[in-house]
Amino acid sequence: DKNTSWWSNAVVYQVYPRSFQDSNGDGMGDIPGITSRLSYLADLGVDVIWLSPVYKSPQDDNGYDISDYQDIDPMFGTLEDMDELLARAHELGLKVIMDLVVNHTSDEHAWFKGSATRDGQHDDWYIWQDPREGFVGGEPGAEPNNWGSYFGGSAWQWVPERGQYFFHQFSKKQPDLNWENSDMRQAVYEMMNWWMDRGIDGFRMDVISLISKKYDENGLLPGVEGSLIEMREAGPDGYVNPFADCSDGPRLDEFLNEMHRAVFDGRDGYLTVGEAPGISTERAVTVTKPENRELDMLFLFEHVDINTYGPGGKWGVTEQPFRDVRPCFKKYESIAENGGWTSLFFCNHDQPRSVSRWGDDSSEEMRVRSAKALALILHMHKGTPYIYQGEELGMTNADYTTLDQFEDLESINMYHQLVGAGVLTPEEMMAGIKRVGRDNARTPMQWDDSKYAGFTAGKGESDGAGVDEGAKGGLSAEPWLGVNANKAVINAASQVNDSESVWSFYKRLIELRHESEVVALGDWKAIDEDSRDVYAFVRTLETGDGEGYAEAESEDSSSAEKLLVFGNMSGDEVEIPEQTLALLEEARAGQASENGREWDIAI
Ligand code: TEU
Repeated sequence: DKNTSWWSNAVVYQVYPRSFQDSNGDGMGDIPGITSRLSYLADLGVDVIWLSPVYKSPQDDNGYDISDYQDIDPMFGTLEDMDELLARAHELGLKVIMDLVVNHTSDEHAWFKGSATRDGQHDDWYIWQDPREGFVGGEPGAEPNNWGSYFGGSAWQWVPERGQYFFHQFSKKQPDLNWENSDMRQAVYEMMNWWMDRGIDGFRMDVISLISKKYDENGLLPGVEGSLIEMREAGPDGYVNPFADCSDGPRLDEFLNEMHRAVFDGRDGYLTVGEAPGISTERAVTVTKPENRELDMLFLFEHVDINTYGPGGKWGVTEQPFRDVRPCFKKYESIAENGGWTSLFFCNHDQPRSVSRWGDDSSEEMRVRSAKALALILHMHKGTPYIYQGEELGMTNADYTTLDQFEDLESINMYHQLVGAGVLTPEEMMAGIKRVGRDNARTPMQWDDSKYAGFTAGKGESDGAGVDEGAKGGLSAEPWLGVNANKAVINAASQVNDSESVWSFYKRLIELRHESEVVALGDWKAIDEDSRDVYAFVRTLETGDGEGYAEAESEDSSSAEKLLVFGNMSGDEVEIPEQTLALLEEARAGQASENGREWDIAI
């Protein structure tokens, strides 16, 4: 049952293009900037780069609102720049996967414009619904049902020219595509093939678990006029969250399998990873089992969504201790055990920095120690680890203090909605944004300790010539989002040549995965599960013909390679728990003896 695809020992690095490297001094990261930093990534040792969206976009949601899938936004460069990046990456042995955002497009996409005007070709490519009977379209109460957008306000937007509402789970500039329409699906597959043929190595698929919606037998969404499916109860802000009726819908497997046949059959060396909020671990097995020909692996969110289901959602959560993450990973690890595969991540562009969330970033010593502990724990699991830019430096949450320093539409919209409805006080909401707001991950990459951390030459540091060249109208040459003042201490330049740095630690972890089969493929088993602070597990790989080997503690382990991994995930001094200690002592004795057993010890 072992999944031995090429990526089973690979590590993926996520680049958030706007914040990675600016090459033309407009304060905005771009594709030539990424290309100029590829050797840094090759040196770190990662195998694959995932680029967040660089397509043409009005940038309402930083590129997750695409107006042309087959073009690059001028702010990031050109298609030729993209070709150049691919060529250079491939030369360095790096694969590149792109973000595929096909739950929705921008409302400025030609498909949507055609749909809004009923051009005869795109009429049903989006999800349209009449106003409620007795109401005039656009007036309060006329919305087809009470669904609220994840980014605030109603999930329905009135379009006078068509005389109907369209559905959007995200912002009103991100209309959901209608996956029930097969012409639309074919157009998506065609576009994907166009990119694969151009030389990319696969896709990270944005909210791919949300594409199939739940309809009643007459094709009506829950709660709309005449629907056989009733509306769930609204939250204190008056809205029903549509998530339960959109995630892991009835036709998801069918769509993913159809996509596989249309795009990936007959190709090899590619990677597909689906962002899959709302998918259970059991369902993840189905989606990622190679024989089902859907996706290679998924991002699951249980470990970052702990305690987020109260009225204030993630914004009102103050307690997310690391020990609550452990049972989530236990479930994720069962996916590989059952023939599927999983991805491993703590950070991405939507999440706070892990070292601030679960570690201690209040002193330099503790920041470094917690960044390493988190890295070790994540990277020694079975699955494919993802590093989010700057995580390999132990970058922290943003140091902003006021709302106007934040740019993210989710944080800003939800501030007004939740504070306006009295769900959270302004102080509670601000604390929430500082703790979990998405901009925490989006501050410019800290390359060095110069004024703008080496991210951009920017205002005041360049000789002035060409500073604003290539800048989009109205943009100053300041970085688009404030640089964290701790760039003075936390930056790549000070870490790459320091063998004790967080960066060097990541590099060693990546090497270990490449070199050691037990890290890539060994079975996973938690030990000392009742320890409050220590997270410990054992990886085991049969190496000989030691048939029937199963338990880490088994006596007959002469033909197995084992790896014991444990970390104190608290700031306190604690004792090594019982099972871990026993295995550690056994390992130390075993190293000296001649029982043929091989051990790696990670402390
Ligand atoms: O995110 C989807 C998603 O699940 C988010 O709602 C996420 O949980 C939330 O941002 C955390 O607060 C994807 C992209 O990663 C995100 O950047 C986009 O904004 C979103 O889809 C819409 O495309």
